[in-house]
Amino acid sequence: MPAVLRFDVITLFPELFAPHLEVGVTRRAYAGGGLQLKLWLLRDFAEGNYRRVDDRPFGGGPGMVMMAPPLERALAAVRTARALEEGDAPPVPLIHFSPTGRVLDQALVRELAAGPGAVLLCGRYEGIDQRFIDRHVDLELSLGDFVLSGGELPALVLLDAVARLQPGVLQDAASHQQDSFEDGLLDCPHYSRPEQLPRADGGVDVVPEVLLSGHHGRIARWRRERSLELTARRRPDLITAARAAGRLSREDEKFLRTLDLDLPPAP
Ligand code: 9D3
Repeated sequence: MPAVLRFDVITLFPELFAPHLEVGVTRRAYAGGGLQLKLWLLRDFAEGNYRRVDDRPFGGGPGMVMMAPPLERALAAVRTARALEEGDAPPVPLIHFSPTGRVLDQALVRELAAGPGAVLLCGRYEGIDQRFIDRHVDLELSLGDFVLSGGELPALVLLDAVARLQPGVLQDAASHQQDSFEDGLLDCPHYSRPEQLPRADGGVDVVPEVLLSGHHGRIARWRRERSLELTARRRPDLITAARAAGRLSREDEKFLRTLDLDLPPAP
């Protein structure tokens, strides 16, 4: 029996997760049982008639802060449930989604997809009491430099990226290998039928001739060059990283020199 990958999500908005469980490749990952998602409603761990989970910030200022005590109780419940089901397995990391976190990338997605899972804490309001973070959080993750209304969408992004890496979830295993970032370069353009696509002005847009040629070697080289060119133009930082990782051949370097771009010189 393959190990189960399990994510426990602490959230105020569990409804946001349902669509992800119901459609597409992600549904297959959950239906197959290889990926488990358990939602914990923070509200269930709040006290009093109002079930408060937030309060005003000490020191003043705008917005509200998520209080530590309900979070402490929710996390204790998650840890207890996991211990009951997994015995003496080491505890999984607690990941907090926060705009001040490290930016999620495919290397971390691959690491998490390899198991055994994590506890995902979705914040709302201005943030959560720092004492809870200092006590319990192993990793803070951001999606990048833009402002969202909470951590649920970032958690869904992580779950989606992990789900599609589960065995049997993608149509064919080769599509992992061709993913942007799996080889450190941006993906090449894709074309499908019809071969001739009529334009409003009476003209027609065609498919690059090489793709219809049947020459697998020439097709592979064309795709590699389109990837290299797109990456060099849009994400020169990725060219630098691919070089440092030894992923660019002498032929790749020769092609890059023909582009007349201001890339840093190859070592
Ligand atoms: C005024 C300071 N704001 C920070 C930019 C406060 C604030 C805004 C929005 C604090 C938290 C949030 C909610 N955002 C997240 O929970 C979040 C997030 C994001 O907003 N952008 C990118 N990644 C992430 S991960 C979690």
